[in-house]
Amino acid sequence: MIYDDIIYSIAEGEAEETLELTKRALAQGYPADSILEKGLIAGMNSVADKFREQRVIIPEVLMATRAMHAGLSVLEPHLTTAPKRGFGKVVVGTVAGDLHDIGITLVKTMAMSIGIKVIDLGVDVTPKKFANAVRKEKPDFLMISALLTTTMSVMKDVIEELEAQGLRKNVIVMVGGAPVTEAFASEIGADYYFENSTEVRQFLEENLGKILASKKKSDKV
Ligand code: B12
Repeated sequence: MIYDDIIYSIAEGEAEETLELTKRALAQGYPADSILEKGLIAGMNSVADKFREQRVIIPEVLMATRAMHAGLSVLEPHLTTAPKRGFGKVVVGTVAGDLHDIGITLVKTMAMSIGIKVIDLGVDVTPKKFANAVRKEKPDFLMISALLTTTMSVMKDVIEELEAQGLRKNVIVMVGGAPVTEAFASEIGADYYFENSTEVRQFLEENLGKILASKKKSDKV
């Protein structure tokens, strides 16, 4: 089964192989979102499990990450659509001190699949850099990711920086990442927490129109 081959190629960190298998799966007519879920994400999850059990070391995880990104680069054009006018804008990034970007890349891809315009600040983003991007880009949403218990507090710093610069009321803040919880999100004053990229997509599909309409109204007041 091609999904098992993709999982294996990611676990082995064979980026070239993952790329070719992903192309082959598409050519054979497998849907892009299934290849993502059952191939790439399943592969990365298997590496995550092994990392937790200390059965793989960091260089191996890095190679698996490269393989995951290689597969994702093939899938991205099939999962995303060109930004559509009136579908909103989002700024995304991973907080300062944190280099994990697979999760937020998936969240970004989901937003792009709906037609939302995405500005990606990358990893290791300071609160000031987030705030500057909000000032410059005027996004409807800010999506912040943290994967480490030691960096999740930076999310609070980002929100405080937005408040200090008078930018908080203009943007809807969403937070996520493995250690983040609903309770933590509300404690730091974020607007929304979602556990995974599928939840983000579902929420946006159901609520984007309403949210943008009410934002437009309050901008006019
Ligand atoms: C890959 C990985 C790495 C790679 C990252 C490469 C990269 N480019 O991303 C490398 C090797 C660099 C790495 C390094 C480290 N890592 Co690491 N890493 C992982 C690993 C195995 C997988 C993470 C991942 O990509 N998961 C797959 C994606 C799809 O899932 P996800 O990130 O959770 O994202 C989903 C949701 O969380 C959510 N989401 C994520 N962001 C957002 C944002 C928003 C707005 C929303 C709504 C949702 C959302 O949606 C996503 C998609 O569904 C995890 C283990 C794990 N179980 O998470 C450890 C893990 C996160 N790492 C860990 C550690 C300790 C480290 C290091 C400190 C190790 C070291 N000793 O040096 C360094 C830190 C480096 C740094 N400063 O950031 C620990 C963290 C422990 C903790 N609680 O703090 C973990 C949990 C492993 C473990 N069990 O010990 N790591």
